Order: sequence, then structure tokens, then C-alpha cells
Amino acid sequence: MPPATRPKVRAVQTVTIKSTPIDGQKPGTSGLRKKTRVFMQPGYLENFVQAIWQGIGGPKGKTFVVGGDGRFFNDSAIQIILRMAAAGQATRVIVGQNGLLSTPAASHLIRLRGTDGGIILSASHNPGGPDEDFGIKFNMANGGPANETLTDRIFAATQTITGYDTLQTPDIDLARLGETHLGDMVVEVVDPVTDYAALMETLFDFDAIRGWFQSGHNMRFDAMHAVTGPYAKEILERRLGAPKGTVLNATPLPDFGGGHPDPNPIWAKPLVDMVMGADAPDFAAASDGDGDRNMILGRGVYVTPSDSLAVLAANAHLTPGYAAGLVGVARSMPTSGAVDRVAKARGMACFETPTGWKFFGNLLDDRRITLCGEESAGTGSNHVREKDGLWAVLLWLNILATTGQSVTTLLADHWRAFGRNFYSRHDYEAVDSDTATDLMNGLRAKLATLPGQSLSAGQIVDADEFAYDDPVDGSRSAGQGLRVMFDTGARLVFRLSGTGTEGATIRVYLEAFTDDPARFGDTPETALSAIIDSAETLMPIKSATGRKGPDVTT
Ligand code: G16
Repeated sequence: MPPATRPKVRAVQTVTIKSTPIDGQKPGTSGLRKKTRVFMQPGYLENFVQAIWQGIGGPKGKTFVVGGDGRFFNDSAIQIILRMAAAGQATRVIVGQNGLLSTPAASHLIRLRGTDGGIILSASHNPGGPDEDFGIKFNMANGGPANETLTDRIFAATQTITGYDTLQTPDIDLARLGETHLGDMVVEVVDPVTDYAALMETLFDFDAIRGWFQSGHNMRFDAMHAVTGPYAKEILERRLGAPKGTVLNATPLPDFGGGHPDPNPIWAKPLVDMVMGADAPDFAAASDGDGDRNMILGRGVYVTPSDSLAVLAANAHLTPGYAAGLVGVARSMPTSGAVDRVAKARGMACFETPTGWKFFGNLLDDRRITLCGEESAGTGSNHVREKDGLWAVLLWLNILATTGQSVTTLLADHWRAFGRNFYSRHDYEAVDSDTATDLMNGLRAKLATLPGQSLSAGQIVDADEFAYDDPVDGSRSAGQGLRVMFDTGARLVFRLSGTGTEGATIRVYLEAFTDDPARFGDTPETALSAIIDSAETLMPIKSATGRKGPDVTT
């Protein structure tokens, strides 16, 4: 409706609520994640949103995208944010219907509509519910997570806050598509799937994938009762003609059906059991709470995220969106070096960044890389500025359809061409924070003395604490994980997670390499046993925590 004919907007009174700083609002690897009840305390979310406004120079005259993964408190949080945006005189907020937007779809909308950024509500793969987890992060105008300069500004603002502005208005109906007003601000409720699905059609050969299904191949996609259900139904079952029932657990639920929406062999075990059993589908995949992670499986095979990144980097040129080839690739430091081998063989640039998708943003914006990924089940490209679960699934499907190969054959061929990086991650969760800090400090203190020492995994050739110098803006990010490299090509990395909500999570990243075809068929347990042993020698986590082993192995 042109502005002149719009119904007159009823003037609403802005109210200023006094507030004081709340401890612990420092954004982690991916925004602020806390227990839901913490976020539900009066003023907690409001303080952080006010800090975002301060960090970005205020919402006045700006347009934002807002949406989340539908977890418990998503809807209430969105109403709070809308009132605060309107009180701050934002011009327009684009919201996914019923408050739903997958993280990659939100990133796409921010870019497509040329907005000033967006707020995404999710605690990713962590469980949802009043006693589980919630999270919020700000994405910038490029569609990517706020960089460290901005998160530092937001954190600083949380420490000096004196109050926030809001409106006293009823909730907006987020089920109804179209525009409404909140004060002078336009709230535009959009279908969360349409624009994203259209983007996928520009990148992949939908005819080839449709043909793959028509010729009798089958797949299962486990949406884990999280946000990708409606996306996968539309794209896989409607647009690509996969039979109904291909998408499992397709209805997003506020508590994800009581499980962890975490696409790994622990939390998506039924899917793993399915591909390992009789009548396994040709291909299977899962995504997480907010739709940015992925797990890839073939008949009888689990593809590690690091291998998936390498296989995609080696084969992406077979699909329309990447037919021109890749300009370069990047991986987070703890991710295995499998993709480096592809980059080297193909003469592509390869970057090693700290953990956190925000570190890929500059490389993508500056066109230094096309594809990037992380060991934590994230893969993405220059099509958005977030990792993208369904995109990775479609890229795999396109490669399977174009080559006519199975996942097992593709993987075997890949190892023959590039060698095999065995990989696993051991997580020790909810460890007492002081104990975790002591363990990290203990290893940090002896890093310089390690080279030359021999352990079961081989002789140590290098040991350091990873720091990253961003080649685009020159910023330096120090303290990004302890690394120990062996002469056998094996590597150990230790770091504290930046996404946990309880105590500390120690992550131990284990990697071993072989180019001996006779060993390609080894189990990861066999191939990694020496490095696992060396990990406990270097950082005695079990003896310090009294635990028998990791809580989660992926
Ligand atoms: C986030 C980040 C990823 C990171 C992951 C794990 O993913 O976007 O870059 O790899 O957390 O981080 P950490 O090891 O610090 O826990 P997500 O899917 O949780 O938003």
C-alpha cells in the first residue's frame, strides 16, 4: 500500500524502563547463550537488545530481519524485540511467519532485502524448553554474525546500561502474512521458506536431483523437530519430488520433541542406525535446531564434517552454482586438514580461521573463498554468510545425481586421491570452570618445551596457541586453542567451547593422517588410538575430572 493511503497509525507512547548492568552478557562463539530461565528474567533480554542497539549506533531509521528456531520463548522474545525496535524508531522489521526463520534463511533475507542486519534467536543444537537453552545474536548487513569489534561494543554496552525504551502495546499476530504497524514501524511477516527455496533453485540442478529420485534412489532427512522441517518438506518433497515421508520429524516443536536437535551420531542415532541397517536409504542427512548444521550419511557410512567439506570442495564444480570453480576455501583451525589437501592439489587458496562462523565473513565478502566449513557440522559458501545445513544436503544430492556414484564410492575415491584424515572430537561437558582453566593453563605453560618429545602418536614437531590475523581487516584474534603437531601428520587441539551454558566444555580434537590405501578401511577407533592416548598424557582431563571418558564423542 503506498504511504499516502496507509491507515493512520495510532500514536503509541514510548516508555523508558530503568535498568542496571547484568553480569555475564558477554557474547560467546555465536552470540549470547544461556539457560532459558535466565533469559526470561525481567530485563535480561531487554538489556542485551538495548546493548545491540547501542553497539550498532541505534535502530532509528533502520530495517532488520528477526526470527528464530521456534524454541520455547522464541515467540515472546520476538514480541519484546519488536516493541523495542519500534520504540527506537526502526523503520521496518521483517519477521518469519510464526517467528520462524532458519539461520541461513535469515542471513539470506538480510542480504536479499538489503537490511541493516538482523536478530536471530537460537541456541542452535542445544535442547529447548523452560529449563533448557536459549540464545540471541546479531547479524550484520552482510548477513553474517557480528564480528569481534561489534560483539566487543555490544558487551561494553551491557556493562553501562541505565535503561531501555519500549512500547506498551499488545502482541503482533505473527501468524498472519503481510504488513502491520507497531507505532510508526512496519512489521512485515513473511513466509520463511519461499525466498530461501528460490535461492537453492539458482544454485543446484533441480532437474538432475529430481531424476535421481525418479530413478529409484531414496533418502531420509531428519529435521529433528526443529526449524528445517518446513524447508525440507518444501524443497525435497514438493520441489524435488522425493516421496512423502522422506522428511522425518518435520514439525518444529518448542522443545524439539524432548531431544537435542544436534545432527551427530549421538543425538541423531536413529538415523545412523537406519543407514547402518538392512534396507538403508542411499543417502541420509540431518540438520540442527536453527538449520545451519548438517550431518551426512550414506548407506553404511558416516561422513565426518571435515571429510564432507573436503569432498564438497573437490566436487562442487560439478553443480551449476559453482561451475566456475572455487576461488579458495577456508576451515576453522580444529577442522581436519582434509580440505587443505584438495586446495593444494587444485591450486586454490586455503585459510585457517578460529572457531566461529563470523571469521569467514571477511574472506567471503572479499571474494577470497567460495566454500568454507567446520568440524562442528557446519558447511557453507558465498551464497549466504552463515553455515547452511540444507544447502550442504542439496550440494551432496547434486553431486550424487551428477556423478551417479554412491556416498561410499565418492568417499573411497576421495581418499585414494588425497589420503585419509581420520578425525574425532571428544567433549567433556559441564566441567568445573576452574578445573578446566587449570588444565588449559597447565598445557599452555609447557607448550614451548614439547617439540622434540616423543609420545605414542609420534614425535612432537610443533606446539603453539593459535592466533589469527585476519588478512582482510588486519585484526588479530589470539587465544584460539592449543595445538600440538606430530611428525606422523597427527594433530591434537584443545580448546574451551564458547557455546556452552553450564560450567566449561573442554573440546579435544583428534586427527591422524594416512596415505596408505591399506589403512583407509581402518576404524577411527584404531586409527586414533595413539593420539587419544597422547591427549591424556598432555592434558590429564580424566584424572583431573574423575571421569572415565568424554561425555560426547563425534
Ligand atoms: C557455533 C559457531 C560455530 C562453532 C560452533 C561450536 O555454531 O557458529 O562456528 O564451530 O558454535 O563452537 P564452540 O566449539 O565454541 O562451542 P552453532 O551451530 O552452535 O551456532
